[in-house]
Amino acid sequence: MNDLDPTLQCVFQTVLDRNPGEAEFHQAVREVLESLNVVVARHPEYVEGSIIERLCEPERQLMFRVPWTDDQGNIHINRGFRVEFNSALGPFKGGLRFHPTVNLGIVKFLGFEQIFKNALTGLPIGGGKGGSDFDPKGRSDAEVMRFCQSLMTELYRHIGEYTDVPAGDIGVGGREIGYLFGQYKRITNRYESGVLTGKGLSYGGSQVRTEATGYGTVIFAREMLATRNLELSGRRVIVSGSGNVAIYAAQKAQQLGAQVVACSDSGGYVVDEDGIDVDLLRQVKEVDRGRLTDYAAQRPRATHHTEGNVWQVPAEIALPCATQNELDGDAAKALVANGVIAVAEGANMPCTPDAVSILTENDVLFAPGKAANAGGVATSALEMQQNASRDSWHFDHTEQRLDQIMVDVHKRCAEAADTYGQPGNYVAGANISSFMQVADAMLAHGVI
Ligand code: NDP
Ligand code: 2IT
Repeated sequence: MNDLDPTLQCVFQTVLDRNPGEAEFHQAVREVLESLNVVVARHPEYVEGSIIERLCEPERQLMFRVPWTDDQGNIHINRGFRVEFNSALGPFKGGLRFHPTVNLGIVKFLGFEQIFKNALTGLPIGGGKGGSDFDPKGRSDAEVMRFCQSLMTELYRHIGEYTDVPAGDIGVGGREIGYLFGQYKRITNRYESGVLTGKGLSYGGSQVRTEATGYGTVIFAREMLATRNLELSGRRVIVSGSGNVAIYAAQKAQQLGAQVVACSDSGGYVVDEDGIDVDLLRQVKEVDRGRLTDYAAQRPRATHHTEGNVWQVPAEIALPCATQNELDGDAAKALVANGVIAVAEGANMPCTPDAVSILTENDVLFAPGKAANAGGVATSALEMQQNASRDSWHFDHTEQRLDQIMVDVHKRCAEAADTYGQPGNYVAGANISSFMQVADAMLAHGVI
């Protein structure tokens, strides 16, 4: 951990005092503040305008009861959240997560990260996040529908295409967005396509949105490798998770000629030396909602492991695409010992601060999530553009837009890192570049 400038230390202390027990939120704020040491030295106007303090306090935080009835007639009570963090650059924008571990601190860390990620895309979107501690695992479609309808019965009054635009995240995919959109339309009596992104292609969704986060992460890795005249082609890749981000990261890595040999879920990991069969993985995880043991059972050379973790599998490229703090210091040491050359975060904050230090001290190219996984929300913004103009674009055109956006995100990070004397440090570059964009807009808007 690096020291903070006294002004930033004071801001951080306020964050700790105001948000007790929210460890992930503290972790996310600390990382950004450490990068800003060099910025406050050159830009006193941000300190005078209390911009950093304001950024750490959400504009609005909503927490509400979500009652629903299961298929046996039992009533369940979950908690719903929406944290509208910062709207300096556009309407609040960010996903909804349904997972039993969701609490206010998790939603705040995700919302805080989202502000900077969204700024990096160069598109007009502010930052927010939401979700619930509802666990969709093992629930029928009818139960998920009733839950989504109940959540939206409160959420609808807070969102809108010019106000706040939710999308998916862990546990929220096309099925959930469909039920949420249906209920929003029913309550408001408005066909407001731009109120949610990640919609189905039959009712206003965008081509490439499903693939975008995973594809974007690999495109960012491609750009990072190119700075050292390296390519993805022929390299061994490991991916954690086997959900939306992991599946399409694996697919894009294979399209670029890499060999993806492992992936994981919360029950263990699979090693498949023949290369992960992405079509089968999609069938098992997306269609059947099954487990990786089901995948392994259908592949002759694949092995399923419940001891240890996927980071022990030798690889040159590692793509953590599951959840926060899934890759710790020990895992980073194992990756380094096995000769890893690049790590790109498809998930939000999957590497612990310890892991990031170990990787960067060993000269491993490291892409933080707020840069590497920005392709998902960027394509959500492209969905909003298509909805606003009542248009829909072809796959190839949309993928080209995504590719260019990721090239630009990489460039913004690299240039800011250079300008502030830390060449190759994508964490510093991402935080500095996005902070300055949001901070300048906030200064322009006055004290609000
Ligand atoms: P999914 O729900 O589709 O998949 C999540 C995957 O991660 C599953 O394989 C799941 O395993 C695993 N996982 C989740 N939580 C845990 C946990 N606590 N411990 C171990 N494994 C876990 O989610 P996404 O792929 O959409 O999201 C993955 C990550 O990417 C998240 O950090 C999310 O915030 C981030 N992200 C997502 C974007 C999107 O557009 N979807 C955009 C940018 C970032 P299991 O099935 O066993 O639970
Ligand atoms: O973390 C993320 O960027 C997302 N879950 C996607 C957000 C979005 O609005 O598409």
